[in-house]
Amino acid sequence: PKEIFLKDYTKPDYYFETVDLSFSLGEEKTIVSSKIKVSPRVKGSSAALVLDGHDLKLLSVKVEGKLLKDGDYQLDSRHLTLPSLPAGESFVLEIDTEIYPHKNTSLEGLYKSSGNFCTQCEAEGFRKITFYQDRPDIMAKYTCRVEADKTLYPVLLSNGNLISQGDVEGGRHYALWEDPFKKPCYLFALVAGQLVSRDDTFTTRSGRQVSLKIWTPAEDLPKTAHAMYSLKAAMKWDEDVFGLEYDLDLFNIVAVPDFNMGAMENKSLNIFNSKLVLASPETATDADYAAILGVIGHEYFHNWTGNRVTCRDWFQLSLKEGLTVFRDQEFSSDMGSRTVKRIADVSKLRIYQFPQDAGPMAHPVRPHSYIKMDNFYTGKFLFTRRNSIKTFYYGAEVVRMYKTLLGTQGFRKGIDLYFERHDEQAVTCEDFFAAMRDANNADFANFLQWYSQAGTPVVKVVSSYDAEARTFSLKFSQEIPPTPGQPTKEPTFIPVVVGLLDSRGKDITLSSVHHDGTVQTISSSSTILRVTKKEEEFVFSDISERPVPSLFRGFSAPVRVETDLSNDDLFFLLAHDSDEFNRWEAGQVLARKLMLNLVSDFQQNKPLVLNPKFVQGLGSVLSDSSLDKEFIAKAITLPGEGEIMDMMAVADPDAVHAVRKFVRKQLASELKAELLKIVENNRSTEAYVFDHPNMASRALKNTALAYLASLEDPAYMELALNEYKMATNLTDQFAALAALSQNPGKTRDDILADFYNKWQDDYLVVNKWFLLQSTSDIPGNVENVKKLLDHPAFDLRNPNKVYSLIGGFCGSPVNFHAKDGSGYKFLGDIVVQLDKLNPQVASRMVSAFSRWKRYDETRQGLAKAQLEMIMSANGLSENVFEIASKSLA
Ligand code: B3K
Ligand code: ZN
Repeated sequence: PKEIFLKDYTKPDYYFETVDLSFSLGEEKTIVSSKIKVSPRVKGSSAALVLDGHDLKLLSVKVEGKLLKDGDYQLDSRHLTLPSLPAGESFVLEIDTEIYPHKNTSLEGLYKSSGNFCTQCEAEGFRKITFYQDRPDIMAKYTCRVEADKTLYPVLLSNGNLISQGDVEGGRHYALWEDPFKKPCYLFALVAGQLVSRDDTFTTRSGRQVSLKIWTPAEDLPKTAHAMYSLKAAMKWDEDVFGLEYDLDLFNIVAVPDFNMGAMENKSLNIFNSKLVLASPETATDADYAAILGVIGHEYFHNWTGNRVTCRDWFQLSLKEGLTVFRDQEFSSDMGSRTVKRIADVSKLRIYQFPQDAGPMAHPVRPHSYIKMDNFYTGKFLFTRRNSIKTFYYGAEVVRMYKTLLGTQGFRKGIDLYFERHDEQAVTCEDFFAAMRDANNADFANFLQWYSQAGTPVVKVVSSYDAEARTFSLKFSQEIPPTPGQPTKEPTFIPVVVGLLDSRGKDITLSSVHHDGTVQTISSSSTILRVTKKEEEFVFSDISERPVPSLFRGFSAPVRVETDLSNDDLFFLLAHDSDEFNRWEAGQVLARKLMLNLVSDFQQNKPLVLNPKFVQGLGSVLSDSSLDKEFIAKAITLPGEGEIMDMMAVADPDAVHAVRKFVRKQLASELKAELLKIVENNRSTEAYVFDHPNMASRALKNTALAYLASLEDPAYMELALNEYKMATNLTDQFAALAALSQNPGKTRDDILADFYNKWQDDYLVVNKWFLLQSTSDIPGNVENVKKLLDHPAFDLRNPNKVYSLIGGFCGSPVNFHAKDGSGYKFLGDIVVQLDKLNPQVASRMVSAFSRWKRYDETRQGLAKAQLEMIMSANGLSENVFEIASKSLA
């Protein structure tokens, strides 16, 4: 396999101006005809034109209407090369190919999902449709004619506006679409099938009437109301916050059950994994409703950040993804609770990104090289291991830092300039940086390092108070650990938002801070320290008592922080910080410290004892009625096992699991009276409403219920069983099911069977049922999961099912890392099987092995053996090869 490097980027020799595509869809084969107006970048150039193509049967090539003969072009398994072309002139290129969508299990290019045709082209899937320069800096205007059997495929969709449609002989019909905006081929889309639509309209602020359609199979249509609500909310929000209006008269969303990712932002024809469209109170949880809102928003926001302005090359992926994730995060924050959203996003970063950044797959926000671009996509919308969320989530943190530094208005000025400069262009991360800088005359120092250095910076903070001088100083030092190919790193620009708490827990009004001999006058309760050097000190003056510093408020930079704060300081912050995010953070830091200590006690066979102050601290959060309920739910949730393992020299899944279970039970037992009160006071018999107050009550109640059920006390099992039976929505019902199924036994088996019987006809609910069982920590769970592979509802070709059952299993440390190697062997075998069907999904699964060196020698040997077995498999895909070989390196 060939590695591709950012430094080797060159402009294309030829541009494509217009592309007219014609599809004749059939059951056995599909004929794709393309007619492209090609022009050389440099007039008079005699360069060959190299087109990408994969799994295509070439039928014919014509240049200026003249059929080329065998010797006039070269064809290999990945390219079609045209060496002699009309010297330096524009010309018309026509190519006919034959493809076989019904055999396409990779779900990339044109394929079939539940009998309907659909496409997925990002990143490099268009080459599986026709020969093309499959790179995002080729932007052209498209038309697309789709022809198919009228009975089997009554609905024919593509990008842009519908120009004409009609019947064709042989029971067939056609539709002709025209997209007025230039676009790269990865945004091309086609859908043909038996679908119905929920219709609505949106009037933009300049008065454009946009027709909105969400397409699904007829039986699913009732479940599209929330998606439509989300779309309209997103359209309005983008106008209000960014002044960005939709630019066509039609916006289509299609939901399909077989999809590798969450969704795709194809111009005016978004295609979605049905998991992220379909919802009803009975079949979707609050988390699903929230995910739908966020992802519908995300794909819609791409219309400007990604589609109107796109990426020059795939190394710039974060240009569109970091920015668009940032936008969807802000949208969700504005629609719900900002603090809770921030906590959820930061947790995700810690659970998935930080460990990756410390392992063999570490890469910068803008990677320097890749073998298979797909490996840089996140499973953002999935609930399983990510190959990389660096470009998406960490990239969003980089965008957030611009906003922190520039403020809301300054950030908006930067965005405005970005669109003014780059509309309908394919650009780079530097172009975005330059727009932010130039619009604000900003000094961004070494900020660009965020794009090019891999790894998560570690920032150490030491504080000191001088009573006599009435000064308080914060000394920062930063270091980025070495990553593959980057042994040494440069300091980067870290914005640190800081507040100082007085002894009553109130924010001290800050007047000035001294730094490098200069004095910055400040006037608010928080200030931004610009840390740009390896070591740097900031001195606050006029501070009358020793304060407790609240550092990195709102997680102002995506770094690991080590401070000299004492446990008392942390308890104080947990109780008083005016920055709610940092209250949560203080609780998490305490929990991590405490759990790490217990892990070492466990390893030394010492008895485990939980610090009573910790119980008190969480107890007072629990009963603080002034706090948001969802915040409380987050605050009493312990850091995940992965987070704790990530902090250990040698990860010990058994010890971490035992300790987390111990702490949970201990908390539940000490706080059971309060927890019970919470369950009782937050029950609702009213109809389901998706809004923050209702979701917050449910979240708190269900978190409390899970704690209580962990006690294995029959009274609480009974309570959970009742909650299960009384539930009026899936959020409550599934939470009760999950609470009950923590404990092995008959109740668990019965209730799981009951749930399946109830929901067996709803594949999305059944996937949750798979996930609940696959992630279970009950001993020896690998055997259950193996059995479920043969369950009639399971299908290895459907990504959602794979993510639920196999991805879920790998996300449960204690069983995946079972010391007998059974978990590793299970995954190894599946990866080899899966790779033959769907390399993208297989490569996501294999990444569960990537941090094998973090474990003890026995586990290392077992995991390595599986990786080697995978590497020796016949016909291994580039996707899996890249992850497996980098993991072994
Ligand atoms: N841009 C798509 C990613 C699809 C990648 C497929 N390999 C989803 C999104 O981020 O909006
Ligand atoms: Zn995206």
